[in-house]
Amino acid sequence: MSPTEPEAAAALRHARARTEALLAPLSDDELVHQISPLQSPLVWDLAHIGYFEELWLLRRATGRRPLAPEYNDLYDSFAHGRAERGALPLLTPEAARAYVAEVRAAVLEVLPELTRENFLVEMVAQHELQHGETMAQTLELGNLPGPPPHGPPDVEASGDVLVEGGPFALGSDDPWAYDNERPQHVVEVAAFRIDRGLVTNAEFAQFVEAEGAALPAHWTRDGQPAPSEPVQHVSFDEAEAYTRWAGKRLPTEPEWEKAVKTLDGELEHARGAVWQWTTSFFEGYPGFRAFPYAEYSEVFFGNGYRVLRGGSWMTDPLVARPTFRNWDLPDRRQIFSGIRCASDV
Ligand code: AVJ
Ligand code: FE
Repeated sequence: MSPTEPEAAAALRHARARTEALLAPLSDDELVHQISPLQSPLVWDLAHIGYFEELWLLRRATGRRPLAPEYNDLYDSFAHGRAERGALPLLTPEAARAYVAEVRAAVLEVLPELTRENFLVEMVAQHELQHGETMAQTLELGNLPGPPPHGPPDVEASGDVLVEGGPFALGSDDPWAYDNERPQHVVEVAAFRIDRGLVTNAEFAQFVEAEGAALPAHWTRDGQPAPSEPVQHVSFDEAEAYTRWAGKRLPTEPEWEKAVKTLDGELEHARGAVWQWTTSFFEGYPGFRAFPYAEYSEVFFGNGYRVLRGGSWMTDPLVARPTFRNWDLPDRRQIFSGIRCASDV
């Protein structure tokens, strides 16, 4: 990367390096296999990454013709559910690699024309990084090898801290922010307490023993929980049950963000260990406007999705912003989701 290379182009390059590292250890059979009905075949994610980049940076931003009209049906995420994608006439791994490389070469050529569309370039880079995390979930579900790291970092912190009541600015107006983080607006949050650390496997094991709760899925690859790692692959429902058993509760989304923005450094692994469930439903902030496309966020509003915050050990730092909002259904546990407890004062 040359020092004059725009930040957005560097982000594209960085995202591609991650995608390649994730997929490099896999055979063609592993790439085309429908590993789980919750996930796409990995080769679908790969071609979809290229399709999304072509759609936004070549077709929409610079008016290029589609490279292949049938990709609209194959690789648009709303055309077919994930469980059906293994049965589609998808590109082979070799053809998918050639397609994403062809798109990227064309994008690098037109990049100087895209300086006023910087948001779109950044969005495309983030999209690829997000699919990197989705692909890592698929690897975990299929017990397939991925690049290091192979799990979350150990965590230690104990105790909790007080977050003072009062207003704070929720959301972001930064150039990288998605529509669902905008507009930044002031909200009032009553005083509450939040745990400095994440719930560990050792702590969750006590809950499992006491309550006969189910073991988290894929606790570890060899079936032995590493006691000091944060528990992950717990659903919202399991996370909430744990907090009730522990005499605590999950934070709301504004509480989580306020704690991270105001207690700088006091929370351990606020970002980059496991996603943390909040009680908040995924909805638009007041004044929300879909941008640049309603299918990123808006179509999920009002459908019972819960928000997760913070980012996992597989989340790229570009994505793990303090304002970034992830979401999933309350019974899902394929994501790298864990628990940070809060409580009333
Ligand atoms: C933000 C992870 C919920 O996978 O549905 C990828 C990210 N959006 N392509 C998802 C996304 C379009 C999104 N999540
Ligand atoms: Fe996508």
